[in-house]
Amino acid sequence: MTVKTLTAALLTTVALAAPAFAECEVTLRSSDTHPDGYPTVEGVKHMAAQAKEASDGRICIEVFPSSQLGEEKDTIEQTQFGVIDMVRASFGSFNDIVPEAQLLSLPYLFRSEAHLHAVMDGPIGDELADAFAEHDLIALAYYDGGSRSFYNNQKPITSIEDLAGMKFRVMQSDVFVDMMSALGANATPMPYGEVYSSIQTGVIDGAENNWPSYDSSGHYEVAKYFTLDQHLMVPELVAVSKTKWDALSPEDQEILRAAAESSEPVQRKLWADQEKASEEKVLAAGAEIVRDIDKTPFIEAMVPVYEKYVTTDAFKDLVKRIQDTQEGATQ
Ligand code: BDP
Repeated sequence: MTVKTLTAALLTTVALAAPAFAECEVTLRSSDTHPDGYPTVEGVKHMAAQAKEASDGRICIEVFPSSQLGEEKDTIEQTQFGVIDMVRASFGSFNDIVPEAQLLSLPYLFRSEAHLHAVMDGPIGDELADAFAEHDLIALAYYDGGSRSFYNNQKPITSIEDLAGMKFRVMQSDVFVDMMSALGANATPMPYGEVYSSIQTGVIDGAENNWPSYDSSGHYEVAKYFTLDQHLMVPELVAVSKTKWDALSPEDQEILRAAAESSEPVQRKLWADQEKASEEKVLAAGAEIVRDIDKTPFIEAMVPVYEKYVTTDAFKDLVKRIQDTQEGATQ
């Protein structure tokens, strides 16, 4: 067989083996700060598979994990401007852009994951999507991000007093800086990707995050004292650039919406499993966990933070409706 006929034969085999999919007509590049395998990355990959199938291969979502397209805040801005098509990020990283997002970053706002689900799956979730749309971001899915707690490399934190004067990295938003001051500690806002080395070199004493991030970022290797104070429960968002969205046909928009919606329960399940797996992993690796901490002083310390951010009547109403939403409430 000549090289030419061999190539022809191979091409025929490939053509026969390939699914009956057309070429990608629409390609969306999607950014995530987390590595492959992390529940948010896998959630968007599920969305990609669904969209591909429903469009007979025309719609392709390419997921770029591990901050390959940049740190979270930068990728959000790029998504607003249509440089990147999609982003998966914590609500906390949208705070400077979408004022309503900031309210969802208030400490101890959500009582439980069930409470957060009831809020995000109901009419408030739709209102928030409208708020994002005003800033050129089409909110397609809300994912779980668990609750965030403090960890550091100095000592076990067993009370609010232990935080005094310590330096913690927070996400880059004023509400988190004010949260830390209200707790008597110092906040250093910085991108996620800089935290590991900053703890290592002593620039900060620690940071705060959920079990899966504490694990996958390797922060547990450099900050072994973890206190389960659960001060924040911040939802995560999958958003598409409005520029990209407006260029799609209504049919393709519908395919993407449905695919995103179908990825929510998948991500929630992956999240619950990963929380357990990460907790076990960091424990086995020597992390020391303080579990039985009295949260009341932490919650009480947040009054000035609420006063500073819950200012307008509309904001007060939104926060009240969130607080009044019952666990298990449906849309
Ligand atoms: C993780 C969020 C991620 C944030 C990160 C952070 O999933 O979106 O970038 O925290 O602390 O839990 O910056």
